[in-house]
Amino acid sequence: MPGESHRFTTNRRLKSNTKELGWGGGRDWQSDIDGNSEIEINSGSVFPWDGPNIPTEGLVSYWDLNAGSGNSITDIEGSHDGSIHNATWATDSGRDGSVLQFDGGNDYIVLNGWSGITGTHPRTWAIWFKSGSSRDHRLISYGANTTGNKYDIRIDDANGDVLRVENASGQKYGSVDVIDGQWHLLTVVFPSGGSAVHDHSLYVDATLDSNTGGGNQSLNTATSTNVFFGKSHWHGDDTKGRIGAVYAYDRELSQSTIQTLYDETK
Ligand SMILES: [Ca+2]
Ligand SMILES: [Ca+2]
Repeated sequence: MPGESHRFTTNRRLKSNTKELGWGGGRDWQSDIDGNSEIEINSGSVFPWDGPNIPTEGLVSYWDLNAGSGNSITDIEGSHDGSIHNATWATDSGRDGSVLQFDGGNDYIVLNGWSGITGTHPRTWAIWFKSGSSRDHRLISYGANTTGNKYDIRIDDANGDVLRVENASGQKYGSVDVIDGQWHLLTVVFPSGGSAVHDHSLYVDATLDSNTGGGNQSLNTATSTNVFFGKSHWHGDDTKGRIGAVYAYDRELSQSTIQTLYDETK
């Protein structure tokens, strides 16, 4: 746009550790230029977007965990930054950028001032995780520990190191062993119109794990606690492994959209 002047509004905000705003590249911005706040672009902050083109519809927050240092994590999409407690930065040959290492004993992140996607609202949580340690790995936790009101995403050791979501007195778990020392994108989807924990879909590396383990329970996630990564508010079995990135959507992602997320971020 040299020599030209343009004004437009956008509700899109993309930032990284070194750049303020991505523009153009392979990204379809047409649907993004429809928002609320006016911004001005100058030559110092325009560059071709070269990051992953992850699905953005309904994207509330994502944390690429690529800072590599410091005591906080930055929400690339929204404003839900987090504080790191004891987890340590690492690099990993299986992931671009940095990751966070959790040692299984009180290493966690708290998203200060955010109680997550709650009630019966549709949602999708996706997390890049790697571990070779069989245990219950409490990955994401919020809500309240009363029937139907909890929202804990974890690994279920007793049922074969499988992905599991539970809401206090209800749970759903898969059948694919994900604790094999390899990176996996673990995705938990609660659909629009869903009412109970068995309405979730669980995906491992964008493939549906159709097992329905556990007992059903109607779901109504409480707003009582801030979101934790790496431990539960109520249980032991803190995460022991590496988290590469986390994504939160306030809608149901389809298999094909999860496939895009996987392909863009693997
Ligand atoms: Ca520790
Ligand atoms: Ca990362």
